[in-house]
Amino acid sequence: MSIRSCRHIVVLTGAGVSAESGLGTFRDKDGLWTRYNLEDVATPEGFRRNPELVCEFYNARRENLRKAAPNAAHKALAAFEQRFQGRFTLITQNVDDLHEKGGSAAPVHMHGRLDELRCQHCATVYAYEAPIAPDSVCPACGRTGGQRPNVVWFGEMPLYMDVIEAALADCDLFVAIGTSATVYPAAGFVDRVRALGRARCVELNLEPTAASSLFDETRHGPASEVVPGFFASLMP
Ligand code: BJW
Repeated sequence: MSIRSCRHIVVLTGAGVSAESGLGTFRDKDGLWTRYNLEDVATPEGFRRNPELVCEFYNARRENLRKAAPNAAHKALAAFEQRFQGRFTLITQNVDDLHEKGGSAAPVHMHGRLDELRCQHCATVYAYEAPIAPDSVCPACGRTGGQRPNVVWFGEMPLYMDVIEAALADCDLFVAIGTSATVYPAAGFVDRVRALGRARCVELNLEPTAASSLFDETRHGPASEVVPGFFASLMP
């Protein structure tokens, strides 16, 4: 497709884009869900049952993230965004900050952020660096306990859905990168875009996914190779 005729590009990223930065994916061999039961660590019920375990799970991932650096895929997306003359919306399911560190302007974190906490008493969201503890104190309301990672668990509503729905309805190119297309609503975005019939849909992933047949084009390989390659091919 000619980039000149493209007004609005929407990119959706998943854990695969950060895999080569050393952050584990969820469903691959050795993924996080092979070592943890997702009901225990990624649901509100799990947090109520055992907040210590959930804090431990997220503290380990927060520590890993501090050591991680953006890879060639994050950087290629940011470089493309800077050169592209049209609108560019980057939606990420990832809770890491590697798109920001790679130079992306304003990724939409639909599943929240690992480096923030949210107070369950007053709903204040705040940046937090120290290890999370179930009995920590909210800096806004001063209440103890109920300080949780600002991430979206199963059964909770993802964030910024109004912004996302509008972008999906408006785009002429939709690119899904490094996501297994198993978790909704993100897994259904390609259907939303296809239903409108005006955008080209491209999947960039290490291997085929359950959704591959829904895309007009698929490219397989590590994100650090296929993402720079694909976005370079768009530029004249
Ligand atoms: C590489 C690579 C490399 C590797 N290069 N590629 C039945 C039917 C339909 C829906 C439901 C259902 N039952 C329940 C639901 C809803 C539920 C859901 O989808 N469940 C499914 C499991 C069935 N969804 C929810 O509950 C969501 N909320 C919701 O639906 O609210 C209602 C609603 C209604 C209407 C509108 C909107 C909403 C909330 C989901 C929250 C997900 N939370 C998590 C944890 C976040 C915090 C944290 O990180 O701890 O989000 S779960 C986890 O999965 C995380 C991820 O963002 C998400 C997606 O994973 P992702 O990114 O796709 O990773 P992987 O590991 O699955 O895939 C990695 C891919 O990369 C693979 O394909 C590899 O091949 C590839 N790869 N290395 C390129 N180097």
